[in-house]
Parts: sequence; C-alpha cells; structure tokens
Amino acid sequence: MSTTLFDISQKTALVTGATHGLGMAMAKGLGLAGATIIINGNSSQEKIDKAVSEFKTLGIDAKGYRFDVTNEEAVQRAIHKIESEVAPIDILINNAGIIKRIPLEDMEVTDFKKVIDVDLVSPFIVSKHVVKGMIQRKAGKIINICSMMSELGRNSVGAYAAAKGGLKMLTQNMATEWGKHNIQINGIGPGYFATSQTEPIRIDGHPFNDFIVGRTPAGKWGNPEDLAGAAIFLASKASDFVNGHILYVDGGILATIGKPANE
Ligand code: GCO
Ligand code: CA
Repeated sequence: MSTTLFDISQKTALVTGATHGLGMAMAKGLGLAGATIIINGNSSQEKIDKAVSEFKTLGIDAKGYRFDVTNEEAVQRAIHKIESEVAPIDILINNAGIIKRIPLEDMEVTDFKKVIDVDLVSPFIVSKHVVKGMIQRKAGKIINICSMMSELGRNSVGAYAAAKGGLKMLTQNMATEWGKHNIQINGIGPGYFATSQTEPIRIDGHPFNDFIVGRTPAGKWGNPEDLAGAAIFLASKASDFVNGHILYVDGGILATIGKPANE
C-alpha cells in the first residue's frame, strides 16, 4: 500500500463546530495526520482558544476562527480571512449542527427552522464560499456530517431528521455540480457516539441507552476517535473517485433490523 495515498500533511482543513464532540475528534484525526487545522466555533472565544491550545499540545498546527455558519456575510468574511492569513482551504468538514428533541406536534416553527438553518442551510453557505477557491485550484474535498437520521426517523427528532436527510441529498447534488472540477463531496454518517449531544440519552439504565446498545451490532456506543479513519480517507487522494457517497460509521446499525432485548 502506498502511504502517499492517505497523505494529507500538506493540506489545510476547516472544520466547523470543532471545539467539542465529533467535530473536535475528526479535526484532531486530520491534525494528527499532519494537516493544518482551522477550528471554527461560535459559542465563545475562550472555547476556541482552549481547543486551539489542546490541539497544539498534541503537536497539531491549529488556528481558531469564531464565526456564525448561518450568517452568509460572516462566513464570506471569515473564509477570505482564513485563506489570506493561513492558506487556501483544501478540505472542508461541515460538522456544526444542533438537535432539538421535541415531538413534532409540540414543536414551534421557529425551533424547526433554527434546526434546518444550522444543520442544512449552513453547509450550503460555507460550501458555497469555500468551493469558489476549490474550483479555481481544480481540487477539493468537502465532507458533510450526516446522521443515522439521514436514513431513519426517530421519535422527537423530526426537524433534525428533515435536515440530515436533506444534507444527504445536498451532498449528492454538490457531487453532481462540482464533480467536474475534481472536487469530491461525500458525507460521514455517524451512528450513536458518546458525546455531549447524546449525554442526556446515554445514562446507564435509561431505556434509550439499552436500546442503542442492543440495536448496534457492535454492542456499544462509538468513541469519537472511531471517526478519524473515515475523515482521513474522504479528505485524501485515496478517495479521489468517490463522490456523493455517505460513509456510515455506525457499528453496523444500518445493516440490521435489530434484535429483541432478551436475545
Ligand atoms: C438522537 C441522537 C441522534 C444522534 C446522531 C445519530 O436523539 O437520536 O441524538 O440524533 O445525535 O445524529 O446518528
Ligand atoms: Ca502539515
């Protein structure tokens, strides 16, 4: 196997929502493989600074940029700043996302729209402004972070499922439109991972916890580090003819109908 196939050491990657959770884990994975990492977040500058110094202790070349991915003007300004201060963005991971667990019949329209805005509209906005440089350079990798909810519904996550299902189709359409420029746009669909987002439903003895462990052929929640391999693959030359594909990293959930609790 040629090691240059997966070599991303000369590349620069922007990861949105990279100050914690799966975004941080994927950003670290790319950083440990040698890429320069641009950490985006929007909650606070302290959180970004903390993430940057954590990356630096690992020997990763990292920089932080605070901006709101749902605000097109802010995104445009930030991309310009990043590309003039650091380097052209070779790899974009659209990871920033939110979830609201509210039954559809009780959900406020403003809450529904907020989820769509962050989880579906923002990957469009950020990609739109990053892809311009990629088209000029005739190379680029965009990775959209999808979900089990790109394929399946679940009680109380209707807005999230609508957004993540939409993001899968946006990925296919981006591949349709930008493939000719040697840009590969793929998705990663994480299964159930131990992060702050799933903390409220991951409590030991909680029926949902038992359900997920029972439903997953691997018999456990994923560790965020389990996503690094998929991220490196989709960010590297190794995936140069892979386009519009969603790579599910789910311990086998989508492969099975599941089993009764007592089996
Ligand atoms: C839920 C979970 C999921 C996960 C993940 C699954 O409430 O069912 O939070 O939505 O976050 O996206 O792939
Ligand atoms: Ca490097």
